[in-house]
Amino acid sequence: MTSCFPDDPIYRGFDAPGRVEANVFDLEVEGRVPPELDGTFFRVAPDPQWPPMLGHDIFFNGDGMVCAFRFKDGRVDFTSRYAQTDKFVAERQARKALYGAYRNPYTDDPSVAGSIRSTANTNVIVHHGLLLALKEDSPPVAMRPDTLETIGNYRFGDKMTSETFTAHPKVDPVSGELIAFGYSAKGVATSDLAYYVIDRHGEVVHEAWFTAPRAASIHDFAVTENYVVFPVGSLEIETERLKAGKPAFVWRPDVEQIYGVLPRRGNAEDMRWFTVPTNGFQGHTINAWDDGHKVYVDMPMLNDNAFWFYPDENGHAPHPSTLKQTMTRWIFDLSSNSVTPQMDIIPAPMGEFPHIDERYATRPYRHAFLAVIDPTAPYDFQRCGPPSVNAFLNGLAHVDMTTGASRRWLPGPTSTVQEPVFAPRSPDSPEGDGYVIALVNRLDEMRSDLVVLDAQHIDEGPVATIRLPLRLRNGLHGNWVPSSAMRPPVPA
Ligand code: V55
Ligand code: FE
Repeated sequence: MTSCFPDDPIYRGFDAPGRVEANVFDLEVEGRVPPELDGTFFRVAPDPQWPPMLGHDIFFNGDGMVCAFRFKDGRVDFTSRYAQTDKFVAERQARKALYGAYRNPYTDDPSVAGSIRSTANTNVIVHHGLLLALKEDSPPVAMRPDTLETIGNYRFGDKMTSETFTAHPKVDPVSGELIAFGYSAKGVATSDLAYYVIDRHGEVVHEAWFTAPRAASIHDFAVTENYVVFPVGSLEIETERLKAGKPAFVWRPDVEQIYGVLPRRGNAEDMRWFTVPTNGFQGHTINAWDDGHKVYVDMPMLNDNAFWFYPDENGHAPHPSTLKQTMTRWIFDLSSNSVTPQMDIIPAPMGEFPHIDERYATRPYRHAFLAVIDPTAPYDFQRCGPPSVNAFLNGLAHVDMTTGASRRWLPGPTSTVQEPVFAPRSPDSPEGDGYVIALVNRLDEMRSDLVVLDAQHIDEGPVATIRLPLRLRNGLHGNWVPSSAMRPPVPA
């Protein structure tokens, strides 16, 4: 490289680009890794391969670096590999960035016009033997779960016609179905919504198309045994703004919240749109379930726009520290004519990046695991420098969603955490009985640890700290995949 990354907080300190593809065999372990943990923790982080073509960028636009931590017999092996997206391959050949601004093809080098722009940087799941690296503006990128080799863009045997696929699909733990959608499904800034049910073998068994009430970001959604819920956000995307080189999304402070509720095998005429008169910023879905008449959706909600890099039309965005969070349970009553859901509040701590015991996904559940932010906890500014602008999460919590009661663990004033995942103790252990696994950023050492905590005794601290000899910059989402789900991949 004949240049450097710009001096921008998104690339500074612990969040400096990593760019390292590594294999570390048998990581150092402090404590004891429970031998019953037999599986892989996959996670992905945006990690730009090249300095931004336009001189600046947002965290969400970095190339997807996929990591795998393989647990077996109390030992852990580590591998990291870039997802070899079309973008990654073209830019590697050119030895520079060819793709411009996030979600803005009008800024790209003409040599890549019309290509799939995925960075594959938001989530990694395993389904029907494939590792799918996901970015909500593109189809999945398939990889081999065993080697992290990239297979390529993946459309479920070309049955998926949507141009986009969410980074937050859900798996029904009973049927094994993968339930997913794409927004901007007919191209950037379109209001088309596509919906898919994919069976456990990777076959598309249901497809439906909708027109969303506005062309806005739909980052996550909710799935129950019988319904799906689409939260239509207040961040809009418009072609004219993209052509003018403005940020991809604009926050609309005065619009109502919109939620579309659809039977799981429903079509356009079955969608029911609910509205909430006051605006809000929807967080990640924790879980959802239904009792036949009512649909319950749990998610943290913020009172204002969390994405300071997508300001409103006047360029205004609140400082993230001023946002107020409410752990919300939306209740959609399908037996009533009301178009407004009931809003219940769960007195849970402030947090995000939720995970549950996935065996209870789409069904009634009790246990949730969050990365939390305690603004009152000490932070060692002297040794760690300014807090990351990309992510600042300083604790892990176990929340009883029936009461809001929680237990938490804070890693201390020189550490922050990344998204926790849950691994059951055994296939038939009770809900929430198992382990929480999360990356800890050792900001003073510029190094990462992977911690394992007893999920029901998270406040007792790690039972194992797995030491990495390298730094893994703040990432997004990942999943625990038991070895039993890791069958050989099918050819794409
Ligand atoms: C989000 C993250 C993204 C993205 C769109 O957290 C939304 C929300 C990492 O990329 O492209
Ligand atoms: Fe997300």
